[in-house]
Order: sequence, then C-alpha cells, then structure tokens
Amino acid sequence: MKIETVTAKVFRHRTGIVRDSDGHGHPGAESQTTSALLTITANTGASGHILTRAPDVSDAVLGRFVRPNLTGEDPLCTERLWYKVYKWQRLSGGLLTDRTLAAIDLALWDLKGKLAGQPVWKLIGGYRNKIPAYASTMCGDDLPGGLATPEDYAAFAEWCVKTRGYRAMKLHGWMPPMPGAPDPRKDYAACAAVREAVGPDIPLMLDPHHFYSRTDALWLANKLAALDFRWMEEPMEEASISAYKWLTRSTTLNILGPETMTGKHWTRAEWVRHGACDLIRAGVWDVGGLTPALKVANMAESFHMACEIHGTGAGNLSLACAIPNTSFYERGLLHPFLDYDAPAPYQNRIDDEMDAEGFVHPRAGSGLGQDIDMDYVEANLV
Ligand code: LLH
Ligand code: MG
Repeated sequence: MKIETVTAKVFRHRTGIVRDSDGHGHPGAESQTTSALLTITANTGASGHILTRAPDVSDAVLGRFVRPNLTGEDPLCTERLWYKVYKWQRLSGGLLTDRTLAAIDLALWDLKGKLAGQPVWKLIGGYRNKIPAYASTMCGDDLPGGLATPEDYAAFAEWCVKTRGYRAMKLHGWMPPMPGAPDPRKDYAACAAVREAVGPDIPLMLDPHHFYSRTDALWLANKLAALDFRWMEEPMEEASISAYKWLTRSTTLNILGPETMTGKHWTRAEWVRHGACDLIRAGVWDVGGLTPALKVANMAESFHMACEIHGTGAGNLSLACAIPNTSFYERGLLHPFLDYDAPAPYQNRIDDEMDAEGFVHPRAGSGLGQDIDMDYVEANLV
C-alpha cells in the first residue's frame, strides 16, 4: 500500500469568537474565518482527514516538506513518516512547525484507523471507553455577565457542575489586555469564589496569566493549595526550566507543564529529569502529533507521573482514552455566552459529546472519530 496524494482544502465558515490583542479568544460579533481540511489518500482509495488551521497546511509547506517525504510511502508506518518529515525542521524550523507535523501525523492515524476498521483510541492502547471532562473556561474578560468578575466565574461554575454535569473545572484567569490584568489577587478571588460555589469535592485547576514573576506565581500557588486546587499550569514563561524547578520545590501545590514549550517529548523528559513539574503536559497540537504525545505519556507513566492532555478535539480525546495515566479530558474553551455543544458549520457532530454525568465517550467507528460535513467543505471552498 502506498500514499498517493496529500491535499488541503481551505474553506470559509462563521465564527462567534474574536481574538484580543494578546491572541486570547472571547465571545464576540459573528464574522467569517477559514479552516482547512487535510486529506491523505492511499492507492487503495482510503483517506485520512484532519481539520486544522489553514497556514499549517499551506501548499508551500505541503509541496516543500510533506509530499516529497510521504508520496509512495506505506501509510501504516506512522513512526517512520513522522521522522522523515520532522528531520526537515532542523534547517527549516521557522517554516515547518510542530502544528504541521501534528496535522500530518493525525491524518495518518485517521487513515490507519480506517484501513484497520478500528477507532484510533483502541489501536494505540484502548485503556478506557469513557473519561470525565473538566470544564475549561475561556480567559477572563470585561463582558457584563460573562467572565468579568469572581461572581461571574462562581455563577458559571455552578451551572457547569450542577446543571451541565461537569465533575471538574479549570479557570483561565484574566490576562492582558483585560482591565487590571495581570493581578494574582484577582485570579485568586475568582478561584476562591468558584471553590465556594462548587463545594469541597469538585477538583479545580487554574491556568493563569502565562507571564507572572516567580514571586507572584508562588504566592498564587500557596493560596490555591489552601483551596485544595488540583494543579496550576503555565503561570510563567516555560522557557525557564530553572524557574519551574524552583516553583515546584517551593510549594505543595501540583505544578503542571510544560504546555506550550517547544521540544516535543524531549523537553518533557528534561522537565521530569530536573523536577520542574509534578504532572506532565502533552497535547497533540503542541508536541507534533499523536506519535510523540504517546511517548510523553509513556515516559511520564514510567516515573509514576500523570500526563494531563492539553486541549480539545478528536486527537486529544483518542490519546486520553488510550492511556492509563491521565485524569480528565479538557473540554472547552467554555463561556456562559457560547453553546459549546453546538457543532461548527463544517461538523455533523462535535468531536467530544458529553453525557449528563460529565463523561466524554470516544466513538466506536474507525479512525479518529471526527464527523465532518464534507458537503459543507466542498460548498465553501476558498
Ligand atoms: O491563554 C489561553 O488562551 C489559554 O491558556 C489557551 O491557550 C488554552 O488552550 C489552554 O492553555 N488550555 O489549557
Ligand atoms: Mg493551559
């Protein structure tokens, strides 16, 4: 069997999310945006798909780094193909991103699952057929009745847990350019209000401003430990492993990371080696795909450490259900003004439907489990 074609279709769709000046998403006026569908097709006619951002799979990137390395190769050899493309990053790192590696790897896994007639979460381990989700909020904002005050967070937490059935919750705090941000005391006030609203038994986590100083991060960590928070993630720039080593040593709160730091499974192994975190982080879009993310999870397991999966979508859900050493699936980002359960215009169903008890179930069908509206994509091509 051989890979015959690698193609990307860019298509238009509506979105109700706007980006602030630091790149964080918030609810806003409807506008038009684009996404891309990457497709890898074998000579049997079977295809693997993944939805991604258009620049990840531009024709320039596919033509220079991807097609020459994949065409004519056996699509089942995901490890070999990951390395073939990855090696081009050494001299072209700025052009060939980890997100492109991730898109290629995920489409290949989708194809492998379809060829095998099996869901990917089973092919890569099949540890569990359902996983509790945590409600992961958007970053704080200044929208009245949104996520503008500690009381807003508390009211939303109450809805998430008592009405929608979530069993755990993570707050994203206020980040610039929001008024008054960054302020660890304001983040703490929201965390305290949420703990008060949901009671002592719901696991809670915080993802605050990503550029606090050591002393602000430590102050916040100690205050969250007193509220019995499960973990805090990315409170400082992750390039300083020394700062994370110091923080992890200095507080009893669990520190989770690295999330956005480059370096894939190699960086994560260094964080374990240097005691820079208590819980390891991996997301398929951060570390270059399912293939390296599985290595992160298995490495963490070997040190009796949890690997908490970053981000939403079919790839991350497949990973979370495949491995033993994770606690939750991150479902979000959520906001009181948005209906997360409504499919995007290019989806027949969302990737991560959640039941009333707060569990997400990976799909039984073959591949990654995405249900894409192919007619919509074709009708809205750029
Ligand atoms: O800063 C943000 O917008 C969020 O932290 C975002 O990156 C989110 O994906 C995250 O970190 N989740 O854990
Ligand atoms: Mg995070």
